[in-house]
Amino acid sequence: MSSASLQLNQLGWDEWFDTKAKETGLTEHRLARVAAVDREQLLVRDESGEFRVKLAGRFLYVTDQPIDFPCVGDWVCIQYNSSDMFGIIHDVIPRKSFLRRKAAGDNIEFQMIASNIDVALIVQSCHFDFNVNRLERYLVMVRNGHVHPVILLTKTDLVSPEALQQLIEEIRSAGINAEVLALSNITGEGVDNVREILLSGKTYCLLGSSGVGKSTLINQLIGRHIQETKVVSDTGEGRHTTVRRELIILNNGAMLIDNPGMREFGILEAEEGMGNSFADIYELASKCKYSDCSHTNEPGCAVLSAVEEGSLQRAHYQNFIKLRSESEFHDLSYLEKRKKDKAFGRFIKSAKKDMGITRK
Ligand SMILES: Nc1nc2c(ncn2[C@@H]2O[C@H](COP(=O)(O)OP(=O)(O)OP(=O)(O)O)[C@@H](O)[C@H]2O)c(=O)[nH]1
Ligand SMILES: [Mg+2]
Ligand SMILES: [Zn+2]
Repeated sequence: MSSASLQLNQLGWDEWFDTKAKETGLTEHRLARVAAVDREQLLVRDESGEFRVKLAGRFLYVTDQPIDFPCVGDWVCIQYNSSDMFGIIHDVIPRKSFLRRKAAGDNIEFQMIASNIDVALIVQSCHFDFNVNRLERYLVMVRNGHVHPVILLTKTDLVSPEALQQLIEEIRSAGINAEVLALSNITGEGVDNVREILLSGKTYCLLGSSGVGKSTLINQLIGRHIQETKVVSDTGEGRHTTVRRELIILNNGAMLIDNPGMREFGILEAEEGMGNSFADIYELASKCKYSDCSHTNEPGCAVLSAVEEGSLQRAHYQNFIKLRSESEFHDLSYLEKRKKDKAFGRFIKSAKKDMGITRK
């Protein structure tokens, strides 16, 4: 790697990206990392600092998948042209990892949350917000994107130590083995434990509902009030304080991406990601009598018998069935959509033929 790219290491650039850039022939341009996105204008950062750039026309006219647009965390290739004070983003270096969610509604599109993330900090408050099902959903999303999860439980000042212990036990008995850190932004207790896992040159992304204390935690870690925070109702409903994603660099060189709080989201992709949160169930499934067992009513089902004998938590099992059926539903609607697209394609073709405009 060149000395410039060695400096880019501090922003997370490594051999993996170097290889990808060479493979795809993207070595000619200046490289920078996306720190924030405001519509067509992006804030990027390289070894010399932060600057604003624009998207090449290609992105606006040719790219139709939202996930193909650069997002926070992406490495991009920038070109300067003397007639314009802005640099132009020409390409996005392949993503090593990503966090994405299904766009709202029935469509099958994904929205990027952030890319090239080493660790996702999944934040839930001990008070009101705590929900194991939602935690499992986040874990599926995080693991699908090849990101390592760490769970943060905030607002420990609002619950008793026993209640906190109970929450941690709930997490464990759901078969979740990710690291859990508890903290209070008010008393400061536990914040140092978070600080310890934040390493120089690595990128962390905060995920979680509105009002759980993501921005307050960042302000704590930075020791300055740079992220806007707001008093919320106890349920955290109705107000989103953080409105854009932004890559922030801590004094020790770790990078953090703050996120606006997320509402319930459809995050289910393939069962590939489910395998990690439900490893225990997949393990049992290998012992079912039938290889295509649905684990709902078949004789000789090892999953059902584990539920019956109590070695597998019923709630965890039910969650699995629920998530799986949503996942199948999404796959189904995808297939149906493809079918419709094909049928429409045929219709257009035959209509063109009728009008004599088909090209040979
Ligand atoms: N009691 C208590 N309050 C906290 C703690 N952390 C944050 N808060 C309060 O919770 C409210 C919301 O905090 P924010 O940091 O804005 O929450 P956020 O997760 O960034 O919310 P969005 O930006 O809307 O997603 C603020 O009033 C904070 O002071 C904590 O550990 N204990
Ligand atoms: Mg915030
Ligand atoms: Zn079975």
